[in-house]
Amino acid sequence: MEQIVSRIVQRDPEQKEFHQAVHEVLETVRPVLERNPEFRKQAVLERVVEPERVLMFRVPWMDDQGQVHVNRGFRVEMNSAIGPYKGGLRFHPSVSLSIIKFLAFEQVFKNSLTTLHMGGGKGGSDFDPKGRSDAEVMRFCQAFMAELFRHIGPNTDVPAGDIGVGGREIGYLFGMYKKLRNEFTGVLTGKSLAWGGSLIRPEATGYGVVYFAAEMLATRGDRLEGKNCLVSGSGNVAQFTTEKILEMGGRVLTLSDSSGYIFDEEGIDHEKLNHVKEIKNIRRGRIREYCQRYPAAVYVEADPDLEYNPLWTHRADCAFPSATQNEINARDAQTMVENGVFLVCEGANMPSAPSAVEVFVEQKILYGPGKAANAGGVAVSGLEMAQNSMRLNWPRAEVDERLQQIMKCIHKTCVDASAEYGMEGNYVAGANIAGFVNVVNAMLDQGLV
Ligand code: NDP
Ligand code: 2IT
Repeated sequence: MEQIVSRIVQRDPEQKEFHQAVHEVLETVRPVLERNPEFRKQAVLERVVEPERVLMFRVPWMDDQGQVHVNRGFRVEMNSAIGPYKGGLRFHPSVSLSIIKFLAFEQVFKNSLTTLHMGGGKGGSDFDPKGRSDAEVMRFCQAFMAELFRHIGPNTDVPAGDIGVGGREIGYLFGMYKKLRNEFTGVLTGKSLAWGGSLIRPEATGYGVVYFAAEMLATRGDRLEGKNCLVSGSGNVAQFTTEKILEMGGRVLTLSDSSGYIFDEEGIDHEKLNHVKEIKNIRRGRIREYCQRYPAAVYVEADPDLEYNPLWTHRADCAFPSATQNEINARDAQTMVENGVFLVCEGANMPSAPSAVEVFVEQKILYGPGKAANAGGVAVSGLEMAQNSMRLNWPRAEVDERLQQIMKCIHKTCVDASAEYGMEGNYVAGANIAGFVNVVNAMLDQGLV
């Protein structure tokens, strides 16, 4: 196992996030390999860490002033053992091959946990949509799809949203795909309801995270009602996580963006959340604007020189990191536990650094890792694909019911897999083992391809 990790480090020394994600999974599947000596001969680990295909391409586009820009586009098709590649697109200046490979790798096991037939992939670009007009975003999306379209399809690879890619971007991407292929198909998920989207898809990741948290609490005879919660981020996942926490009777004290965070001691209620949605989704503004309407709340500007994230220093019961990778370090994790946090449920992908995960696992708090806790988003994407294939739409209650069942099932799968390997209560081990076994068995069934 160490050999495999050192080999990927040697091959691609700059891909730090990818190494981090691989290391975490391989550490926890060690007992599976010990039980299945044939896995070694079949080189399953070597195969699982190598993408089936990596696409990198130039994306030239013109801004409103007539200036041409060149960004880099990516699609990593990681594993198709259990279904067509499936996973989001991220538009953010930090996007690199390392980030996309880590996300694609996580997606393989996440998708396997949903019980639906979806392989794993991820894509995106280092394009920064912030401050760009609708017309600029449209031209960028069209330029991106002008290359991506030849690699994807409803039975091949089905992208969706992630950071910086929401309903607006999916619309522009879909329009271009349809024009180039002359085909109206379910090639993307997260589409608008009027042209093939699914009810509950916008809400699904956040709602699913909270359903997962409720399942974890239930194992201790507890519930969300009355709990004080810290939420980071203020995008799609953070907004619907907050909405569902409120519906379940919890209180949300914080939200953030890359510029800083707000702390509202009185709690962010439904009306305040609607205001956040207006700031972020309609005005595309900053979270600091919250304090203009609600001056009792405090805004703290992000300070890149700080060695900790002050959002995580507030007293609370539960934490829902929903912004980005590595937003919680060991010091943050220690502070959280000391300040009463006994449940961490990850809306973001890999928000906790490995040293932070260690703190949560050692302290035996309820810790739901992203690939299990945030799988509701891609699960409902899978349901959107199913509805597209049937050319039917399910009602809201039906999709929500299916989402709840899937989150319950993922929770039980994690609990059972961790218990089977003598690691009761360790959701990291449970998620990695269950996701891994499923994918590897499918790979072995299909021979050396
Ligand atoms: P959005 O673009 O809607 O929101 C992202 C939020 O996180 C924004 O508030 C953004 O702030 C903040 N953020 C992004 N990058 C950074 C950064 N480097 N430092 C600090 N804050 C940052 O994305 P989503 O809500 O969709 O995604 C959030 C997380 O959830 C990601 O990790 C994503 O991979 C994960 N996820 C998303 C799913 C989905 O269905 N959308 C499914 C499963 C996981 P700002 O406004 O300043 O950019
Ligand atoms: O990280 C994720 O699971 C997503 N961004 C959603 C992927 C999808 O295909 O819906």
